[in-house]
Amino acid sequence: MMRPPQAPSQHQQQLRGNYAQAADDYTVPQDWQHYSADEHDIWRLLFERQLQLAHTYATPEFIAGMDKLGLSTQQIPKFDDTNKILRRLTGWKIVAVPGLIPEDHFFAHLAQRQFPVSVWIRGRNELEYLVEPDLFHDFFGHVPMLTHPVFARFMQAYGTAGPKAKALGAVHMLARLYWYTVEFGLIRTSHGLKAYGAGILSSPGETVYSIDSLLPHRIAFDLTRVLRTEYLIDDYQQLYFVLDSFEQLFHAGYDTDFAPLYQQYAQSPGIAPHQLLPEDHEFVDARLTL
Ligand code: HBI
Ligand code: FE
Repeated sequence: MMRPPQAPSQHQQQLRGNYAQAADDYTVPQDWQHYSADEHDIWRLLFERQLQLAHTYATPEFIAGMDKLGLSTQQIPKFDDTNKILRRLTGWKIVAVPGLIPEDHFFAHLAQRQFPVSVWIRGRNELEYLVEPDLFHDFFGHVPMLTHPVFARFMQAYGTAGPKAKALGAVHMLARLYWYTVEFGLIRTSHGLKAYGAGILSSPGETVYSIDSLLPHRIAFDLTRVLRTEYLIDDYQQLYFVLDSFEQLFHAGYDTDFAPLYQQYAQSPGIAPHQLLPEDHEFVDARLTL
């Protein structure tokens, strides 16, 4: 029996997944035939609502990825079917896990081009908001971008970076990069700012807020700035970082030696999410940017 992972420090409640049957790498069978009709129904509800919003707010690469996956909106996807498509497109696969897994294992999966997807789905009483990742967040939010070759290469590089960050006592800095890109990233497109982050695109409220609200700051992506910036996990973001392109993200992650940045900043207090610096390039209105 596996011990469930230590919940991240900002988590107070117990993790909900069932870790009792997990293998050493925390994978479990998806056990698709055990989803109830009600769970398929919840999937359909979430999927239809979020796909509609994504057509307005998501970057075209996300929509293209969703199309390539060829999903039925009617039922929870079978991971084996998805994997046939992913393998052909980018060499990735998804693996089923009970929920959050320890970060060492999470990094190892990504480094092997495996994305861990939680098997449990939220209940009807929490359609709007969850702190822990469930099937809908992991699948709808993350899997479409894994069809994009450049983004997929970044994800693998991120996994590879994990042990190095750990050795230098800087996993908290590396996790900020994931948070502000993979989870809550925005990107400039010829149609204005769009979302690609899974935390945004799996949340109806934050999808609209991230682009349309005048409350959060949106600043140009800068690797060092991201690695230094703290984040909150239990509310809409006060700050988003905006990419010019996925190549920019890949080069930041792959071509940069993070070690000097870790050495310089790992012991320092982070920058608060609401704090702007003089050198930040802010996008004042997401819809009037270009
Ligand atoms: N486990 N299933 C799952 N999903 C995540 O996104 C995840 C995780 N474990 C650790 C983790 N994320 C973060 O600590 C990493 O970004 C560092
Ligand atoms: Fe996520």
